[in-house]
Amino acid sequence: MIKEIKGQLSAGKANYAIVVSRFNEFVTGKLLSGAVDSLQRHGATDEQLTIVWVPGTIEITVAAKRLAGSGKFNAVICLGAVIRGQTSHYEHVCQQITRGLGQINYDTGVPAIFGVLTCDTIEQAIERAGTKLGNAGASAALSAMEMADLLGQI
Ligand code: INI
Repeated sequence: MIKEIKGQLSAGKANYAIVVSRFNEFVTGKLLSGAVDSLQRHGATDEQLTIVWVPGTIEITVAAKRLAGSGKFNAVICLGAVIRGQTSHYEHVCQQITRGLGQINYDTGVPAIFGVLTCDTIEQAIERAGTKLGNAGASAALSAMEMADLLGQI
């Protein structure tokens, strides 16, 4: 018989760190609320959750790496909002966070979940932070729970 392994959508007994950027806090605060709400509705208690604020998306990786390497967390949920401006800064921030989180996954084996919005306009970000297109923080929390459970089974 083929063995098939799937992660359950339950907080279980896992511990979750959430790293959230203060830059564009109007948006990231909504992503954080969505993530916490999703974790709690899937059974997480306050003791299982740790929230860490950083100045901007660029700083997410250094905090996420420390948390992932600490051995205390089963998943690290990373929340930020990068919104395109008039310069190339957007590209640099997007490149740094994408590479950085990928590296943390490889280096630590702890899932660093990409809950960072990369949008052309503030409207696109708002649509993904609890309005028309759902809440990317809540989706990131679902991925974190699924991966924490999955890795617990492998
Ligand atoms: N940080 C963000 O989280 N989102 C942005 O849109 C953004 N832009 O466009 O500048 C941004 N910049 C700040 C950056 O993340 C660092 O905090 C800053 O460069 C200091 O290292």
